[in-house]
Amino acid sequence: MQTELLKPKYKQVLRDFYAQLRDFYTQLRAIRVDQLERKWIAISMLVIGLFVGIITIDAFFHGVNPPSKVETIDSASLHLNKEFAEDNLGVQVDAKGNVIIRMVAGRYSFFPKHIEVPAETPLTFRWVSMDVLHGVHIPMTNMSSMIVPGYVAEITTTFPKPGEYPVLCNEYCGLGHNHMWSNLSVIAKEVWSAPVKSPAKGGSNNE
Ligand SMILES: [Cu+2]
Repeated sequence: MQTELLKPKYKQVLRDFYAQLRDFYTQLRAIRVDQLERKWIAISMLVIGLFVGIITIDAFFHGVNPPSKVETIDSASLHLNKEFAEDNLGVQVDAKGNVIIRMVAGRYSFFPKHIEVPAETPLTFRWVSMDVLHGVHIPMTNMSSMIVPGYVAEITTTFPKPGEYPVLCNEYCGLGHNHMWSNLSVIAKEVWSAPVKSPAKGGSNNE
């Protein structure tokens, strides 16, 4: 009974809305827009469309997603987790020759404290947090990501030039946040050699 009464009301609302839309369009058409301005509006729309298209194709066809919130992990038992156990952290080269770096962020450091990676080589970084939300930022490179507890943040990047880089936390994680950092040495490709067994124990950074 009630729905029967509401139906004409909805129809009226829709009709009003349509009328307003039509008015708005007529008003819009009446505005004099310069020919040049029209061109720029069209170019802007094209650029926006192009970007939305690229993002859509990358997301759905190439599987390009934000670095975090893709793979889950239990942050409370990282030490029991084979991949992120203390002995397994740091730089490793897998069977296919890919360089993989596993790092744990915890209040207030990144573990291991110091790593050495080759320049001009694709590096896959896998970051996890053992406690709260952290971030990782390596200035003057494109390495920047949140490290959300419960998720693995995986980023593949290449450092073009050898040098010393600080690894900084860029998400406020507590009172010691501003002391949370570690070192990354990018070494010339020819000089770098893969660690035989991950020497990283988190602490010593002397050669
Ligand atoms: Cu922090």
